[in-house]
Amino acid sequence: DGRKAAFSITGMTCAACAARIEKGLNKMDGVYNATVNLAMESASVEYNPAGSGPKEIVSQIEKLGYGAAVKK
Ligand code: 9UX
Repeated sequence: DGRKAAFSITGMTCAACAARIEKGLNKMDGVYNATVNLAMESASVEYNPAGSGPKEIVSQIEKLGYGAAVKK
């Protein structure tokens, strides 16, 4: 069963940054659909908690070289 979480992202400076992050999130286990919004400095991710959760998603964004936090 899918869940959805929003993340704030820092450090994106061009559209290719957003595309890189989308690609990196969409290949994760359990991630169905990730969309990154450059202007809003945010990401919306649909995931299966059996595969990945907000913690793993934040780690993946950081691994790609950006700052990330779960949006409250
Ligand atoms: Mo654009 Mo982002 O040339 O790391 S891809 S700045």
